[in-house]
Amino acid sequence: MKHDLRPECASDYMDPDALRALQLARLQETVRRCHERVPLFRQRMDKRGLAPDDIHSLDDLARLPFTDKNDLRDTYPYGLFAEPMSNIVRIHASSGTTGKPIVVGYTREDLGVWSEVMMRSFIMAGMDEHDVLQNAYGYGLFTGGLGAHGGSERLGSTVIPISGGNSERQMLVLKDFGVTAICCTPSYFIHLIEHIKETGVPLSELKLRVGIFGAEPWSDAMRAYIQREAGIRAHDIYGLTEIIGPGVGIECREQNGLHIFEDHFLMEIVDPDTGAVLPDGAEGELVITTLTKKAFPMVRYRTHDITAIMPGRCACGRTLRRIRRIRSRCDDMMIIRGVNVFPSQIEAALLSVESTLPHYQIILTRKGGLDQMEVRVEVTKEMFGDRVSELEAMRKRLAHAIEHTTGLRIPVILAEPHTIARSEGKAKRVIDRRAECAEIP
Ligand code: DLL
Repeated sequence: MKHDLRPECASDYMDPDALRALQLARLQETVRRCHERVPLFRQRMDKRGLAPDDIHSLDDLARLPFTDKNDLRDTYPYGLFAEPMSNIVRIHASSGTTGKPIVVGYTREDLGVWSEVMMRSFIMAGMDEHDVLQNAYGYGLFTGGLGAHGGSERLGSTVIPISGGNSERQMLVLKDFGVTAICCTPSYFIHLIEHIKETGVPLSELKLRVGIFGAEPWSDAMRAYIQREAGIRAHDIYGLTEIIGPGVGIECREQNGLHIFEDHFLMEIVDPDTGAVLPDGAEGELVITTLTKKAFPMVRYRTHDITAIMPGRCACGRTLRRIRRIRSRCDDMMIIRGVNVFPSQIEAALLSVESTLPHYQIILTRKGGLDQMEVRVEVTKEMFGDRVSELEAMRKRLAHAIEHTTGLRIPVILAEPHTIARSEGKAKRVIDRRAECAEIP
């Protein structure tokens, strides 16, 4: 069956007016449920003098209060649940940057929604029931492993629940089990590519043809590297624990923006400072309202992820609107000598120079009250064996590439292969040592 004709994916092609009508009905129902069952939400609605019946159109969404990560912390662990525990069949959590984790719950019906959006994600990436999926996202409290697992089973592809880590075993499975599709973080996949190359198995001998990578930002340059080195198509998948996990949106075969499953998730782009809703095409913070979640509905959740809604229809024919790939979060911006810099800009600059590996770290320190940045980047084995003058020329090329992208002169340090820590999950690109640099007066 042609992927785009599958009945399970009919909502991908819904008439836009019918989709808006469905969204409004589901929004009204969600607001009603939250008002009835979530005290924090009710208090905030009351404070604004708003009742569930005041939501007459999708434009009324802007009248509703935002929800933020702090609200989840303040009501830890179950304060925002809209169902009694007897109806909760699964808990997931994400380790926040500070202190307590973010805890979310799912009813059986919610798990059905999740496996549906993950199944549709896999189909959008060109998979079907003949595929064998190596699921190298971590299983456990992290949503990646079990989220992809449910989607694959619903699709009917064969899932190998290998979880993250143990690169030797990953390679064995990749080689011997007829794996055609893989999912993991992009940083873990480049680690695997490196491992495979070192063991001398030609990547062309593998059956692997598609990768579904997400859970962290990765640049177009990183995609080009992955596709070239592994000879596969690499799709970007997006999601977050608070909303459902992976499966909020994914790139189709056009690889030109991520389609959001708008029948389940209502998106807005707002100004991160003022909260004002921005028009399509404008860059800002993504805010998501869930439309079908029962246990953990979210109204206007501030994701902190920076993107824009792409105007126009995708060439693939789907009517689901797209967002641009997420390059950064509002909270990962660094200010160096008054210039805003995102880690993704550094990555793109480094990867534009040949003979470097996509393993790098950004080290932040503080001197004289000002933030300082230094970049460590690994070079290939061949390059490292070269003469000192050539290494110096390479260092200058990298520094120049960064200056070209950011306008800043940043010290670059070349590192030997394998000296920068590899991750099994999300990569830690920024090492923040600013607190250790507190100056003694
Ligand atoms: O990372 C869920 C997920 C699992 C997504 C597997 C995709 C694949 P959290 O751990 O809660 O959930 O982290 C969510 O990760 O707000 C973004 O900042 C970032 N993120 C997730 N996907 C992408 C992506 C999972 N494709 C946070 N590109 C989000 C850029 C991403 N950033």
